[in-house]
Amino acid sequence: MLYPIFTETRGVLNLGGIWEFKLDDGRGLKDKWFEQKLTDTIPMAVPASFNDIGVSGEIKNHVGDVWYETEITIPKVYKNERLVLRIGAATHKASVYVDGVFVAEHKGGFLPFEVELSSDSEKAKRRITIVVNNIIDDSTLPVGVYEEEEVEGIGKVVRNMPNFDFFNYAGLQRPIKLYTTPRSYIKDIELVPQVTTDGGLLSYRVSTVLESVEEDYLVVAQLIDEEGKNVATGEGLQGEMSVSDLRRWEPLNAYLYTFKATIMKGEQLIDTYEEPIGFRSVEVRDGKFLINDKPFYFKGFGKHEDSPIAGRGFNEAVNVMDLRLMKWMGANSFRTAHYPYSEELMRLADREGIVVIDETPAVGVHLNFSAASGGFTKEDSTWSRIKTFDHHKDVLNDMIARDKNHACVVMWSVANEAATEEEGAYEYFKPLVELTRERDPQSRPVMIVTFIKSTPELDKIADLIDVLGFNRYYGWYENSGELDVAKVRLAAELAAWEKRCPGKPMMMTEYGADTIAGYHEIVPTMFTEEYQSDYLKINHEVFDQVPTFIGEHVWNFADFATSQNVRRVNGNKKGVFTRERKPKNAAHELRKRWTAIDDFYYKT
Ligand code: BDP
Repeated sequence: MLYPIFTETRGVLNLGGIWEFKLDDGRGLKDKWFEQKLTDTIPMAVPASFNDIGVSGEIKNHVGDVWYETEITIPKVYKNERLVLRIGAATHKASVYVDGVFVAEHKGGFLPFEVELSSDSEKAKRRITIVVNNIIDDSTLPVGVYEEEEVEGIGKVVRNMPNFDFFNYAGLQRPIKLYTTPRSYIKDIELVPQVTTDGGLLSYRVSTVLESVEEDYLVVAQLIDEEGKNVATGEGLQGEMSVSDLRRWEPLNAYLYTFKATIMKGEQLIDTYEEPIGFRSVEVRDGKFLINDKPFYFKGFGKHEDSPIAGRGFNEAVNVMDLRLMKWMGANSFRTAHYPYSEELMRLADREGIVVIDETPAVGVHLNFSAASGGFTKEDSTWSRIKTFDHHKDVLNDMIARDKNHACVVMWSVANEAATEEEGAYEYFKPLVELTRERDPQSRPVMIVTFIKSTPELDKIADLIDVLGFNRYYGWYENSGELDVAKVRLAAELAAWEKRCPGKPMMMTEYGADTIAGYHEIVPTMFTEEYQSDYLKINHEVFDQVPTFIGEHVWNFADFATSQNVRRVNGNKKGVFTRERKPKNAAHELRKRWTAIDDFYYKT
């Protein structure tokens, strides 16, 4: 799926701004609100999460449908062009109406979808209505629990608890755009760059939609370097281009070529599109994670798309600052915990040379464990009850379709903390891992991130994946306050994994301690800045002893909002930065460690 850009043949209009907004108590669709202009609305920023900026409990905690509406005017210059409405993300489900007519629906809150609008109508103005639903249950990703209760004196109380540890922000959270293409157009581009001993090789595949098949169309492919010089050319829908004097895409030292595809009809330019492409190889071999054939060490974070005011809403300034802060610390990578992040951020990571583990929204896929409450029950197997499988396939397909060409993406994470210790996990995940491998033209490694109950004895999925990803909190949830014991327990678990999966690389995808900025004690005590630093230190002492340990992602980059529960005081405080991006002491400590660890050859 191509990201909308301006080219000689394409235009993009950003539909961001103030939209009309309204909560729905359940009558909206029945009463066909889409037929008329919405009434009794309030202004709402798009993109943004609606929850915090509505400034009312009713809006913040609303469960169900919300309505967004805007009117657009299509400029005359776009008459006869193909017009596409592109919604960057509508969390979690959306139905789209244009002038009261239903045109599209989409499930899944973290991936884009498109709908073609008719452009030949005489009507320049169009009313766009989007109904967004934020309910999460055992068929959605992420997973939630939906409950209704009759309470005396109140009536029906609706509860929708996340089965995960972040606030269920919702709405039109990413950019909405209207873009144009000619009627015959480039539909998709698939790029497989290879790094060879004396240069590079790019395999490409361009898919097109042509107005008439009889006409003579020719697809021309060009590879252009950062100076704008054409370094290779090809013809036809697919082919290979070789590049001499190759500049590689390296972590923290990115070099991006531009792959330009053009459809020509004789001398006439029909459509053209430009896709950035970095040449780098990725491979798991001999217990190592190789980028450009060199053993890479992941230093960085599990993150969230989360900031004050906009919530999970797209925030370009925050994105720029976060990646700059990571570079300041000597970090080289992050995981898109726990959903695919915006396309704009992925393009920025390509450019900044930040390595990304790209994760699906499969979080909370465990019906006996709640990351929000810490509760663990043992009822029937998760896998006989959960209804996420088909949607899980869809989000994997769509995430790979969107992100397949990104140089920054070096690994796919199929899920976070699913019930991988329960019977049935292997059967659930085997087809999903196979699908990931089949769909990714660049054959990137695959991981499934596991939690503490997925021990070396019980885990069912380790054999399916290339890298073991552990979320482990020894010294926090386990052995709270006992860092000396925590260190022994962690070392013992890693040793048991080395035995169970000899030679398989492992990394810590989460480890962290809640820390209130400004809390200090002489004797490191939980929640103080001293404890967070010491907690990280004992973890690092263990990591450094394991030869096949390929990386450390601290949980979390910054403090973030969660739902209310007894474990969270105004959100999750495991950030190395506060939610406002001020450093805690640990940021300085990590900076010392990471700037002293090279990106390559740390463990050899
Ligand atoms: C893990 C989850 C993460 C939580 C974290 C925590 O993967 O989403 O925020 O623990 O408890 O269970 O801080």
